[in-house]
Amino acid sequence: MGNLLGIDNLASPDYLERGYLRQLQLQRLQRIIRHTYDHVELFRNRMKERGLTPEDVKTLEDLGKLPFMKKVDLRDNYPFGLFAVPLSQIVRLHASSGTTGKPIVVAYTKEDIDVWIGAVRRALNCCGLSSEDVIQIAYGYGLFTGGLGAHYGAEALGATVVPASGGNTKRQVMLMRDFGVTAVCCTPSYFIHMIEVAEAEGLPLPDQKVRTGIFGAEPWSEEMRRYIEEKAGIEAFDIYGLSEIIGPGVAVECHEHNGLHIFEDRFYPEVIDPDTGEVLPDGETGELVLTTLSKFAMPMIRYRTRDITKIISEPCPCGRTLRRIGRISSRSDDMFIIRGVNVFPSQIESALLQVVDSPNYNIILYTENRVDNIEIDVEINAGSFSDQVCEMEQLRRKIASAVESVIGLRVLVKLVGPQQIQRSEGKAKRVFDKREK
Ligand code: DLL
Repeated sequence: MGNLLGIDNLASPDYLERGYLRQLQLQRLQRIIRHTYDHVELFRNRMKERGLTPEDVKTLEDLGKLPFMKKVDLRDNYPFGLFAVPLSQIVRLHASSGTTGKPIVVAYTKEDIDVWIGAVRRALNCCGLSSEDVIQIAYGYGLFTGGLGAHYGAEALGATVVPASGGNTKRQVMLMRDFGVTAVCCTPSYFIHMIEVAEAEGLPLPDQKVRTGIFGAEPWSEEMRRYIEEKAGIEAFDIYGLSEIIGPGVAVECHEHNGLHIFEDRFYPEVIDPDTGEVLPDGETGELVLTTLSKFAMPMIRYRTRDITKIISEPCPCGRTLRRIGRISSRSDDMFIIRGVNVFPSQIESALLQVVDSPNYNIILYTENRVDNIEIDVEINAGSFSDQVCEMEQLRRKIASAVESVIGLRVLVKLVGPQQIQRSEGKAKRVFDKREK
């Protein structure tokens, strides 16, 4: 596909001068739009409906005129309808289970896999990891992109990789100690489980060599980061990605922990008003829309992620010229509406963890006398448990009022004993909607 501006082989394009980066983005954008137009019928038809051709994209801003792609397009074209190259050029398939019906399928050419490996390598490097590290990958291996995506990026970094996958937590903790693991990649909720199991096994994480955690694949709050860092004695980094765009490695934090650098030379970000579709200026919060600049098997042009964030364009002290996205605390489809009030689970998590160190909780939505309500079950660890009924009642009230003051609705808080909340080995499920429809 040619070596645009001669930089495809650069060790790290994280520090390109912005004008140069924009030129590179435009060249790659024009190339991928032409490729998609020529090979993906759905995209070509939508362009034609709007009277557009690839030649109409003369600047990066022109991207804003193009049609969006959505998850439903992947479902409607299941399994191979959006592929832009013949199957003979596709070397890997992944799939995301989703919540309903058929999974969505994503595909990679050999070159796409190399782009992905490069993005994850850069992401791990951004978190301070190098060939000196022993990295345990505890994201699930298989159709989920987390395991294999992190794996090959870590190998490309030259690190020693422990491909543990998810589950069998006692063994994970044993390997961590025996192999002198220095960094762990998994979901934040699974790491919380590891912290507990390590403690129970007499191998507390602060006594081990683990210093870095690279956590993503689900929303997690600043309060959860503080909890993890304190309990495990590590530095926790947020990594973001999604199967449709490539997998993990779309964006990642640096040591500043002030937003996630997006690998803009590969994934072009826009933030839109989710209701009108209008592109918002940097700094304004809306839905993240991503365009793959260098993915040929299944290019995504203006893919609506449903993830809510903003673009941060102020320079970062780390020196990377890549803009950042704000931490993704919610997806538009995670939001629930109770009695007309919009509530994000992340708001409840933050409020809860400000009162008590209890990272294990469930949110249950239920109907009583035709009124919808929120119940929050909070697991209290043995240390915080008190025999005094009034102390427990006080704690319960404190949690309820912290949450109520954030979401503006009354909630029912129930304290439950140790191990009463199901632990997660992958993406946590914390919201259970039992409302009468
Ligand atoms: O979760 C890819 C991934 C694997 C990312 C490992 C990071 C680490 P999907 O299963 O397709 O892909 O889910 C993508 O997960 O649209 C977000 O809603 C959510 N998500 C991913 N990373 C984060 C994060 C992988 N750091 C969906 N913070 C995305 C919040 C995240 N949400």
